[in-house]
Amino acid sequence: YRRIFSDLVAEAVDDAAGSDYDALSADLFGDEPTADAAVIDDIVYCRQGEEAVEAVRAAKTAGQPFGVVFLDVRMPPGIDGVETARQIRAIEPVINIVIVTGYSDHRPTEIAGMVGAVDRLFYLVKPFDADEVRQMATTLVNRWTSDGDIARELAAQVEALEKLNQALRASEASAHLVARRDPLTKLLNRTGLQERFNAARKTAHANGAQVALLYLDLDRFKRVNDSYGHGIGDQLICEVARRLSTAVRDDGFVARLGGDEFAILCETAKLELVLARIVATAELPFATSAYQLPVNFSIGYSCGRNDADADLQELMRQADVALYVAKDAGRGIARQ
Ligand code: GH3
Repeated sequence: YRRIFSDLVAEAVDDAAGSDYDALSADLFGDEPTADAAVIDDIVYCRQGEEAVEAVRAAKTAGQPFGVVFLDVRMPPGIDGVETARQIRAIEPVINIVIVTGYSDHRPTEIAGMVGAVDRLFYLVKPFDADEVRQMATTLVNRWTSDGDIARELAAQVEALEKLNQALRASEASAHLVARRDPLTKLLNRTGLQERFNAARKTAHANGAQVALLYLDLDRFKRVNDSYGHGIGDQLICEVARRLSTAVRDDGFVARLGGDEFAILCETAKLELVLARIVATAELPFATSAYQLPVNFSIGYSCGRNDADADLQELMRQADVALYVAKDAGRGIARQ
């Protein structure tokens, strides 16, 4: 830890060896570090206020901040002690400043007002003796050191908490995503679809539009599982999911409701377009790791008649009835 010792303090100490600061330091704190003096290991002497301000700035930049500054009030020819204290405080807000004053007209409260702070501001009234200076320096450095430890400990805790928060936010975000996605295809699940429906209904309502729901079920999908195995069946479901997403583009939302059932949400005005693109996706066989499989699907759909009343469950129920009609009629597309 480093501190500044004003040369004016040096001059004021009995037996100080003029400008021989090493001798002064030895006089104040001993040649060999003692228990008390162990922390007083790096003292910088400055002849002027400006020099002290620069020393504080440099020490801070180097990551070795000073703990205590001793300043006389009058330090000709440059800035005085009060101005020096003010500038040092602006650089190092928690530094201890000891104002060494012999002025009977400068009371501590006046100086505090001039410096603009009372915290960590101390006074030594001249004349003083070496013991007094030594005691003060040691007390302040020890206090500053433990303050620093607490500050560092707090900073470490804040950093750890911030990391924890980030991890929490990330896991909340992924939990949010997981709760709304189908694990196999990563399409929306029912919860995700319900959320998109609520938002889409609001937008549609504001635009005087309507929301439509398509219910899509693969034809004879069970046979795929039975003939090629569940793994190939899964791959086919994923490929269907990809094709549907490509077909729907930004004109709606695709969800997997379970098994080989999918739902597509879009505005009624886009329905024909979306439907045509979906039907076109079935023209080419679907790739799995082992086979190119032809896929047909049946679709039932329903349009919200009054958006204010439109309800996803009701739309799904109607689309489901339409799907049943389509399947019953030999598969294909039906509207309810
Ligand atoms: P239909 O044309 O009448 O709809 O005939 P289908 O064979 O498609 O009949 P259904 O829809 O009832 O059968 C769906 C099958 O999908 C039954 C089930 O074994 C299978 N299945 C459900 N979930 C999964 C899954 O996650 N992966 C795989 N591979 N198969 C699934």
